[in-house]
Amino acid sequence: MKVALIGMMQSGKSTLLSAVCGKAVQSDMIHIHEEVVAVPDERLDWLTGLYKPKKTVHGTVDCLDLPGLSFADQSGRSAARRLFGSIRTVDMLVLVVGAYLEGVDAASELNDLRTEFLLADLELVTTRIERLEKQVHKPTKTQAQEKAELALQLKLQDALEAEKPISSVIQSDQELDLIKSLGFLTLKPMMVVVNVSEDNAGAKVDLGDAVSEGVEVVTLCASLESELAQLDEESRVEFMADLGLSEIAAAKFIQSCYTTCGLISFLTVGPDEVRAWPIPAGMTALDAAGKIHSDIKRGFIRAETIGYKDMVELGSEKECKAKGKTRLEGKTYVIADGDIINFRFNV
Ligand SMILES: Nc1nc2c(ncn2[C@@H]2O[C@H](COP(=O)(O)OP(=O)(O)O)[C@@H](O)[C@H]2O)c(=O)[nH]1
Ligand SMILES: [Mg+2]
Repeated sequence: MKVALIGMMQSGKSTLLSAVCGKAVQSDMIHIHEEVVAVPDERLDWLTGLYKPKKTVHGTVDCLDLPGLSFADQSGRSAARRLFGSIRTVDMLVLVVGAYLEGVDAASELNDLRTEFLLADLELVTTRIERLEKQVHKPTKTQAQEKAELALQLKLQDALEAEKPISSVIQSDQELDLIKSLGFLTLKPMMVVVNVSEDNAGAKVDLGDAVSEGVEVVTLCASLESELAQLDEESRVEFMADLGLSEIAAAKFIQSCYTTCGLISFLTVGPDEVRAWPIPAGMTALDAAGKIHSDIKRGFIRAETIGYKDMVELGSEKECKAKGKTRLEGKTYVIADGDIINFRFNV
């Protein structure tokens, strides 16, 4: 899963990324910097304590740290447009607002960003319409599909001109299939990070209607979070208590990226490895087996499944089995987040 961190210069994107990966992030003003970040998971920590495995493998999120944007002049705008072009394949956008900076109005900055996304998508739609209008008259095998796409693109153009995101007009999977590969920015899931100053860590910032319903807003102080990430467990707990912070916001942020993209985890355990496997919510046991290995899918017999809560309550696989908490699930079972699974297979 890939996410793009987007925001104005100095908004704190690289600092936030340093906080989530626990090390300084090298970034510059021109290139996109990529960092694979492990998703913190208490369940893995607990299971690692239980199994003492040789290794523990976390789910990951691939973060793209974009150079800071500037819309002050034409060259800033074109640079932004080029950057937008290179993030069309990401799964979600994280908008970072530097609310800690003097003179930054978080709501209006978000509105500016949203306008730029709308304009970038409008440009893409327009180019696409021009292409399709020339194409549809030719009697080719794909003519029907091109006609359908053209009608849809015209609808998208209307929406964008009325400042509505593409996500608000797509109504069916068929429509989605027609335009999916174009990577429209206003079709992607979105999250907002409000980077507040040290004194305001934990405070809420009023964003008015700059954030659409359903978009998650995480408020944190990126520089503080990156300091927290440098500390050992004990000093961190102490430091957080001093500041009155109850959770590591950077950890919550990266977990939210995971869930906003519709991912859940199933877990595998053993003396060699305790591991979280990212899958889309709604996946069946058979497809989940295929995530581990195609042989396990091919020779699937059943999924021996223990809910994470049951495991914690009863303390061991053995106890779970004895108390009837080990379920034998078939191919069509829909995996729940935190299921601990042992696939039985035969090839
Ligand atoms: N005081 C304060 N400084 C911050 C905060 N977040 C970032 N900075 C500083 O602002 C500067 C720019 O941050 P950076 O993460 O590089 O911004 P980017 O351009 O969005 O990547 C750095 O010197 C950071 O240390 C914050 O929450 N509080
Ligand atoms: Mg940066």
